[in-house]
Amino acid sequence: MYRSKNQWRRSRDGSSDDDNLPKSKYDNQTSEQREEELKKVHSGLVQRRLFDTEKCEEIEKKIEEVKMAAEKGVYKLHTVDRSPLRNKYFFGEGYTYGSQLEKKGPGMERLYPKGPEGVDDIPQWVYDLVVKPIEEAKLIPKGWVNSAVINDYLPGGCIVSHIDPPHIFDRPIVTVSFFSDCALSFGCKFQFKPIRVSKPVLVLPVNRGCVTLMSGYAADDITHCIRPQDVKKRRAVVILRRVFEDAPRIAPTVPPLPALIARYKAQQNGGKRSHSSSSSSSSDDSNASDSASPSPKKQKNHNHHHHHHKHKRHKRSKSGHRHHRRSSEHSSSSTRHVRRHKASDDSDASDHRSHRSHGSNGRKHNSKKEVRMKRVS
Ligand SMILES: O=C(O)CCC(=O)C(=O)O
Repeated sequence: MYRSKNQWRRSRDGSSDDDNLPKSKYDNQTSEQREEELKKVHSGLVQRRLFDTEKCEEIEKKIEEVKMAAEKGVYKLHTVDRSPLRNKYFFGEGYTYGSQLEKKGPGMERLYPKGPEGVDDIPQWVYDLVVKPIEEAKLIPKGWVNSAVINDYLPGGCIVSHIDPPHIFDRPIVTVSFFSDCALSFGCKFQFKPIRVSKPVLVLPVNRGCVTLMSGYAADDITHCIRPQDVKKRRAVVILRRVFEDAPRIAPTVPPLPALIARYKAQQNGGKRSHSSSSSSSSDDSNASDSASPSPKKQKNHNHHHHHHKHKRHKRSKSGHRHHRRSSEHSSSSTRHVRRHKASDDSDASDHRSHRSHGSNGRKHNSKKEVRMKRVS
């Protein structure tokens, strides 16, 4: 479907399809080495089919509502990341590739500020319908999720090879698939114009209603991607993750609303001290709304009400989970950076592009890429 005319011509000349694919570092491995690689990837993967057709339909309706709400423009700017064949909706936390920052590259991803410059809260239905069954199956600790991203793919849509930034996200990375069956590929190298993907180390089916958990080697030491040829029908994924409390965050440029109100009231009083402004509580900042159906006029409640503030940092165990530990303990940040750079160094050049696909500053690049994909599909 996404083959260029030249590729078809070469196929008719008798050469195999594989000859036209980009080569990855894994293509040079012996069959024993590849087998070993495969074992390591599998060691960091857990899959369960937790959602039956009825549950899937219920959740898919909610995903559709999110799509409609985004089209109406009710979400904050950074909640929605549109591209022709794949839209992303960030809830709880959103992050950017740091192209506006002084230093660019892997490891430079930053969370958006909390509040108006950030993203919408995680909708209640995500907790009730998606997170809760995974917690009840004891696949993740209760109250662990503080970030939920919905990717909505059209046929031919993709996500280029990447590693979820380890200085931002705890492990495991949890994904739940909806609408149609698809595949998650590991260890691919992407080439563009036309888009081509090297032979994967592993093509893992991610079927409708299926939960996939990535940790250890599968999350940190090999890239994953969604190849365009594996998205045959509309497909959505809900990505549930935990952002570290000390993950780097962009400072807000807008003062918090109570500060603005206080400043305004002070100005109204001609610079005199205002007794009425001594309390920062106002009806404006006490509205909690479901982000799937908020009134655009309503001022949102930005103090994140999720359980994660109560939770202590997790320390990684063999299973890939972290044990609870005090957030005042300081150790993992630099270690995580080292791991990150190791992973990036080991991976293909396309990884660097891929990190852009996760942030607003990369969205321009991303949109261009996906425009290109549309042309060849
Ligand atoms: O679509 C998927 O299953 C994976 C998506 C993904 O890896 C991502 O958005 O970071």
